[in-house]
Parts: sequence; C-alpha cells; structure tokens
Amino acid sequence: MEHTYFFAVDLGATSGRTILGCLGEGKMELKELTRFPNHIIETGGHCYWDIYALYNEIIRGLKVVAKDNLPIRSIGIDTWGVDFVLVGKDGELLRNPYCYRDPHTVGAPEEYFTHISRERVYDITGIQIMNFNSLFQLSTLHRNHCSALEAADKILFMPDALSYMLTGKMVTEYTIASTSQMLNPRTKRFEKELLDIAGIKEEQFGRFVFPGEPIGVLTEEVQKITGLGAIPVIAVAGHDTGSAVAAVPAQDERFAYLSSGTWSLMGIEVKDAIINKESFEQNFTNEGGVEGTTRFLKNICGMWLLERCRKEWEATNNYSYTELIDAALAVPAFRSVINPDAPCFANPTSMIQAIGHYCKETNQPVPQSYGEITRCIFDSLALRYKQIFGYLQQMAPFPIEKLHIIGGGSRNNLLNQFTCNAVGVPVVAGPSEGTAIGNIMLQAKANGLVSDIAAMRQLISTSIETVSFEPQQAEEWEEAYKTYLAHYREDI
Ligand code: LFR
Repeated sequence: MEHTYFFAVDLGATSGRTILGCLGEGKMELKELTRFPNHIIETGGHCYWDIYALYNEIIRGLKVVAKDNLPIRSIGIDTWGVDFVLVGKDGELLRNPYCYRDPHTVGAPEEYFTHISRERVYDITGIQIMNFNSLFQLSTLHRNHCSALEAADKILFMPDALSYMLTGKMVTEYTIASTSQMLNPRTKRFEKELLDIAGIKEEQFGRFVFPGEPIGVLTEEVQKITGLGAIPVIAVAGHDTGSAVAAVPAQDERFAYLSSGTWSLMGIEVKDAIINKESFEQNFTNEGGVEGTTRFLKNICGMWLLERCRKEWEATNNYSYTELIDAALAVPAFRSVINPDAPCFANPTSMIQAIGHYCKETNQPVPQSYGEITRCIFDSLALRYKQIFGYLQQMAPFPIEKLHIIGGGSRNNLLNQFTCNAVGVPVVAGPSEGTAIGNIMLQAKANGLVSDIAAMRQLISTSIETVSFEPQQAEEWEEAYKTYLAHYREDI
C-alpha cells in the first residue's frame, strides 16, 4: 500500500519540533525532523516570543524535507494558546508578540469586569478566567494605548500568524480562537460586546476556518528558500491542546484526559459546553475542539515548575529527567506539598525560591536537595490532579472510568503512578507526542485518509504503545490529600 506523508509543526512554550508523519498499511509512524528551544525574551519590562526564530525553525524543518525528497502532502501548525501577532495595513508584522507570561495583564480581568460582569463574560464564552487570555491581553494593550495595537490592521493568533508567513493568507482558526475568551461557543462567532470593550473589531481577524480547511499554499518566496513546491498548508486544531486531545487513544467516551507538558490540562470531551454555576465557581473552561466537540477542562501548572528548576540547576548540574525521577524516589514522600497553581509560581525569578517561600509560609520543611524539590513537585502535582479530578467527576455528564495521560509528561512513569494512585481510576499513558499525532491525523482527515475522530483514535491506538497503571496505596494518598488541603493556598 502507498504511504502518505505529512509535515507537522508543533510549538510549545518551552520547545518546538517539526515532525514527519507517515500513514500506510493501517498504521501511522512519526519521525522527528528537528527539535529546538522556544525562549521567552525579556527586555524593556516585557516578555516576548521570537516569531522570526520560530519561522526560521519551520523553514529549517522544510529544508530537511526537501533535502531528503520526502513527498509531503500538506503542512499543519499547532502552537500554545492565547498569544497573537499584530499585523499592519501593509501586511508586515508590527513587533514580536508578547508572551502570555508578560506581567502587563496582572489585574487585567478585574479592570475588564468594571465594564461587564465576570459572570456575564463567563456565561458568554464558557472560558476560564485567566489573566493571560487574549481578551485581557488585548484590553490591556488598548488601555495602555499600545502603538502596535493602534496601528494593527489584523490580529493573528500564533498558529495563524505562522501559516500567514508561509502562505501569505490570513485566517482565524476556530480552536485557537475559542481559547481567546472572545468567542461564543454557541454561535462559534466572536462576540461584539466583548470586542467593543477591548476596542477591537471583528474585521481585524482573518477569514474564519475550521480544522481540516485549507489555508493556502507555500508562497513563491518560501518555495524558493526551501526548495519545495506549492505544498498546501492546512488548518489543523491550531491550539496544541485541541490537537493533543484529538489524539487520545480512547475506545469509548467515558474517559478524562491529562495533556501533560509545560501545562497540565485536565478535562473531559463533551458534545455541548458545560456552563453553569459550578463550572463558573471552579473556573473550568470550554474550548472548541474538532468535529464540534468541546474540551471541558482546567489548566493546571504542570512541568513548568520542574522546567524552571532545571534551568536554575543547569548553572551547576545538567540533571536528566531520569536522574531527577530517581532522586525524587529516594527521598520521603509528602514532606512538603504546594498548590502548583498558586500565583507565586506563575513566573518567578527563582522557582526554587518560590517553592521554598510557599513551604515556609505554610509551616512546612523547605525542600533543599534537587531530589526533595522534585519530589515536592511530583507529589503536589498528583494531589492537585486529584482535586481537579474530583470536580470533574461531579460535573461530568457520564462516569469517568479511565484517565488518559498524553504529551511529553506521560513519559514520566513515576508521576503516572502517583497520578493514578491519587485519582483512583486506571491510567493509560501515551502517546507522548499526542499533539503532533493529532496534527498529522487532522491533515490525514483533510486529505480523505481517515473518516472521523473515532477512526483517527482507532488508528492511533493500533500504531502506538501505551503503558497502563492501576491505583495503589489508596490510604496513604487519602492521608496525603488531607495534608495537601491543609496547606492549600491561593494567595501566596
Ligand atoms: C498548552 C496551552 C494551554 C493554554 C496555555 C497557554 O500548551 O496551549 O492550552 O492555556 O498553553 O497558552
């Protein structure tokens, strides 16, 4: 049988990769072509992404395709959510985009809610209130008379901006737009009332597209630079979490997922958005997915905690994940537990000190060694997962029988077992490249190679290895959960 090749660009907040996907003989295979870091650049009191460096990395990946003569059928780009690029009337990018961890949006929701109530914003959008949502970024830029925003003809979310650089076509892809807090999930349109307050207009967004729709083909300039032909760029689920959840190898609908990377996104897939008093109070989100599905989930601070500690340790030691996991296993459990989502961990100068500070404030021993710090992070993440899983169980319209862990974090079998013990249902871990797989499968669907999401998931589960876990040590984890709740703070 013939093989068909696809090119996926998957950009996360700490690293990116270009991946070749190959479909044939009822299976899918992946090959990583390039991998590169994605740095936050701090200057002049702001945090930026380098969109040109990311574009160049995509070009580098495409050059590998050209060099190896790989007959790719199409290209799809997914990235982290909420950030955007401002484009001038002449089509030029106006400046590098701010990173969602930029401090300019601290307090932005509260300011926004002086114009319209918090309840109404949630009711319209179903999106969890977080400082960094595009709506609050834009309203802050508007309030601060940002010169780039004032000059902006168009606003393009990250995957759309990169597709624009490749094709010259400006689109707004549905899944990435849905996480902005500007879209109404019922109408799948931008909500004028919300845009007005932020001083922006619907015409400032590109043509609206859904996953699977074509965006354009590589410009002549990109064709010349890469040596490739007029390859089509297809809208996948531009939001990485959307692509990742599309790749959950589930057999039925009664599952929850944990997409584990820089963030941990825990939730369920539902047909209709869940927007009610409880979801509002627990600040759960309803993000648009593929084939009309909704991801009802909550953001949990994930591997960000450890990634930042690793950066600090790098000055003296370059610990591998295996070394960190081994060291965590060698020290006592539950000695100090933190709320990973406390504001002090959002973007501290020193994550190690922030963890120490939280422990001091809650009268717990300050973890000292890298093993103790890693253990504190793993224990705390698993306990936070338990807490969120409990809310999900209360709000889900079906009994949750299984937890699927996907993404880079699903390679961590120690944390997988901790998570399984904490939530008390069987866990299936993998694929670790869920986002890229979802991206590739959506291209395969657009090219008519798979029929729907169920067929995609079936093909994924026959193509990849997963690892299964059963809950253990129920009593210890229940006790630990009490300790966690006793030290749980949202104000540090
Ligand atoms: C995960 C993710 C989350 C989003 C966060 C910030 O990579 O896309 O879904 O809330 O990054 O954009």
